Amino acid sequence: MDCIFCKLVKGELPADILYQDDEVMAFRDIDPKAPHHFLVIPKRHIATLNDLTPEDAALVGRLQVTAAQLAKEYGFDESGYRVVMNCNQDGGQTVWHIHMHVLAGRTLSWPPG
Ligand code: IU
Repeated sequence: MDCIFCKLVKGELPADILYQDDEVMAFRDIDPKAPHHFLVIPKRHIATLNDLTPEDAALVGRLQVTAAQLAKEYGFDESGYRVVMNCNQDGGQTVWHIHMHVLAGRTLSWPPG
């Protein structure tokens, strides 16, 4: 399978990894859209949010908990941050391995474009 995020998980490509455990990995986005911008992904390949099953509920929860823990660790939990998961073309998805964007360090506008 030719998935770039699977290659990051396997260590076949370099990544600025902030956290990892048996199921989850967080790394800095290579094209940051805010002073803090990192991605939290499941290590297992899941192409889009549409591919989630009820059995994945705990895994998706772990992505969110990881994001919240990193927000505390990097000190922007109080000032605030945004988590975003894009799905398919109209949602702005460009990498087909689900990922939670975590953006912080500036005031983020709403609604998104
Ligand atoms: P999107 O929601 O699928 O559009 O987000 C993909 C993100 O993955 C995007 O912000 C890219 O900058 C980021 N990214 C990365 O961090 N490392 C990579 O090797 C590739 C994309 I390709």
